[in-house]
Amino acid sequence: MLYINGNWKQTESGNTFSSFNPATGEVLDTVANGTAEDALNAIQAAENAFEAWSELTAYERSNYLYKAYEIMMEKKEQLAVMMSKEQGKPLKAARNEVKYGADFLLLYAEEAKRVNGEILPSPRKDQRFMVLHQPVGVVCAITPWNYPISMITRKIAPAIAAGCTVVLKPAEQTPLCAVEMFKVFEEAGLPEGVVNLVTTDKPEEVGQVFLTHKSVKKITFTGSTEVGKYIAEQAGKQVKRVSMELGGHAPFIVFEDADPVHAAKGASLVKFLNTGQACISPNRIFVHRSIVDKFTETFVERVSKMKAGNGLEEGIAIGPLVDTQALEKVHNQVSDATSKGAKVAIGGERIISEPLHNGTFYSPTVLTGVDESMTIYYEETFGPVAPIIPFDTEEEVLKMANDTDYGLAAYVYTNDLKRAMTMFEKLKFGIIGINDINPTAAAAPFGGMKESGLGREGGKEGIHEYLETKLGGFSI
Ligand code: TXE
Repeated sequence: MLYINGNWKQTESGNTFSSFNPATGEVLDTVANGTAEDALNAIQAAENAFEAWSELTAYERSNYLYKAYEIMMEKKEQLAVMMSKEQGKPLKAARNEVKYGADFLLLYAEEAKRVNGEILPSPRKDQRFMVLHQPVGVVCAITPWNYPISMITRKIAPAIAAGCTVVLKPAEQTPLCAVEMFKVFEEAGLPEGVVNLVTTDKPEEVGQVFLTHKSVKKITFTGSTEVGKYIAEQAGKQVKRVSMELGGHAPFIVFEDADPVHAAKGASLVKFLNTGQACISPNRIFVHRSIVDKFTETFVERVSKMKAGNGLEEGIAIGPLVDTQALEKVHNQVSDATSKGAKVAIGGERIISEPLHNGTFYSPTVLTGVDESMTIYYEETFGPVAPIIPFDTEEEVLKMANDTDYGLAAYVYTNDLKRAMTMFEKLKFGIIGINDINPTAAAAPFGGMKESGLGREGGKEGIHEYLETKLGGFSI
């Protein structure tokens, strides 16, 4: 169903598409297949709602966000179960994601009231400068399937807190999660048109309306770098604001002064989170040559205990990949690496045994002997594959780690404080975990350098992505 102007409705065309459970291959439900016309209607609804919404006090908008937070918490299990079914992640991880997603509603209920202006000194005695922040206007948000609930709140919460109105297009693989999330907004009593939902399996058609409509002032996108570049280029034609959270190719560096067992535990936990389908997933694990054997042994042992299966069952660590294209991408990367000399320490194949044969499962995989001749060295994997690469010196590993067009997350394990500081300062990534595998929270700015993105989500930075800065000069 589409949610436009406070109403659930079918598309103008009446067409639908199916959403699948990637663990079983079965159809979960059908949803409205939105068209350009539906996108136009949704943008019109958001435009009509903008003035009244932006003129509410920040305190009034904040109350709606608090309410949405409460309702999301009441529905947390329902949301987590839907996510596990539609996206495949283990229920425990889905519950964590719902909590992370809800945190954005709470944070921006508070940040809404902290959009402070400024009075600046002026060069003239008879003049005052005042800086005011105002909402940019109608925002179109495009979200991916890998974190199908939290990516919605990470965009919508700051946007509506700032006074913007929103049209969301979720990924075609996870429309039902978006529908569940919009039921939360509906129950929170948000005025009609403040948030609108267009589900579709025709992202280009709906995206084109977002990109060319004069009323749309900002596009916020999370997805592949390829589509992000296209969106930035098109948005540039009307100088629409954009923020982008794109792909990553995180290095995970383990120095010789770190405990290899502890580091292997950390690396295995973060690598296989969401079956490796995360933009902050370690894609290149650089380990000092003196400890690489011990590290690899521990890492492989931990991987051997990871159970793949339906996320709704107990004890599952590895869910399915999102679809067959994702499976193919992972398979191609592993085949390319092994054909050029990499060794499979564990895994390395699609899981086709019963009862997982109808799902898109790939076994958790560790590759050794990976080098820069292989695609996996430069291309984002987005799957459960961990390439281990030995190194000799700090200078060498810094160069290898930064040798990528991406710049989202990086991880370093070391017990040397000076080295930790050097790495923090010299790694060209937006998020650095030092002996830490989870350097994220709603209140912390999340985003990438280089081709990993533009702008930051979360924190006080997140709301400013939806605000214009206006200067007033007053002669007195
Ligand atoms: O991404 P797409 P896909 C990376 C990851 C993954 C690869 C491909 O490497 O393997 O991208 O994934 C919408 N106009 N990430 O194919 O196509 C699409 O409908 C408007 C990293 O899923 O970029 C979906 O809502 N919208 C990433 C969203 O873009 C368009 C998360 C993402 O899909 C569009 C996902 C168009 N022309 C993938 N084309 C992360 N940063 O975490 C597509 N979309």
